[in-house]
Amino acid sequence: MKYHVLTLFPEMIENGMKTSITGRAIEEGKIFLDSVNIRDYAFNKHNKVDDYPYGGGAGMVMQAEPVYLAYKSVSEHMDKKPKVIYLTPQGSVFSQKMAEELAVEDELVFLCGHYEGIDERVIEEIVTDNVSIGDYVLTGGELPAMVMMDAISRLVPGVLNNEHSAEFESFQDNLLEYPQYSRPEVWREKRVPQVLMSGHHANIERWRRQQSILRTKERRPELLKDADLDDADKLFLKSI
Ligand code: 9WO
Repeated sequence: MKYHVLTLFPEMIENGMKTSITGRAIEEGKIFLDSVNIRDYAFNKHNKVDDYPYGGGAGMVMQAEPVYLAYKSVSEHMDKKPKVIYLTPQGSVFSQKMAEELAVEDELVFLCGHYEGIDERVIEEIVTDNVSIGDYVLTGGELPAMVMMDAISRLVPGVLNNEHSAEFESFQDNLLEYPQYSRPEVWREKRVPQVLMSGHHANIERWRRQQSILRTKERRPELLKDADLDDADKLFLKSI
């Protein structure tokens, strides 16, 4: 997977992505990160990339041409037109399903706006997908782009050391994850649930499944209508 990020703050993207699991994946060549500074494509001698909004109003708008040239600099090396994702509160809300769909692409382009946004004409020209990560307003699209790249990267083969760990997780079967415990066995008088110390794998599996169902009912009941439940699961759900 290769990510191209068009941004006025490439160092923010690089510093965020070089940490932890995504950082290792970049080092190991499992994912590639190309952060493109839109300012490098400024078309005036002052390197200015924003201007006042037509019609008046607060703040500044990123001009179309530097964004377009930055986009062209990456798309000219590609055989087909890439997906270009604009991070905006006006987009479709990002989900695990969307991450799965995007993880199969060879290359993705993220367009990060700042200030009061980007001239609509270049958005119409290059953007294929408007995506929001949730209903709040930020100062720019960089953090949402990193959120998306993090969620997508862990679905790319070889990025997680455990080949199966991407499957066994929250949203598998549309249920929340069961609680986890590690050493010590007693911490501040709180014991690890006895079943986990029993070595009885069938009981452990059943307990974890029931914890997932219980948590989903308590914390995200709206997920249950789409959950993959078998007869035993349904019986348990009725009992709680
Ligand atoms: C600010 C503003 C002020 C006055 C009039 C119009 C205005 N529009 C904006 C605005 O939308 N600014 C955005 C800031 C421009 C694109 C980058 N910005 C952004 C992205 N804020 N929040 C996001 C975002 C992206 C994805 N998911 C959640 C939030």
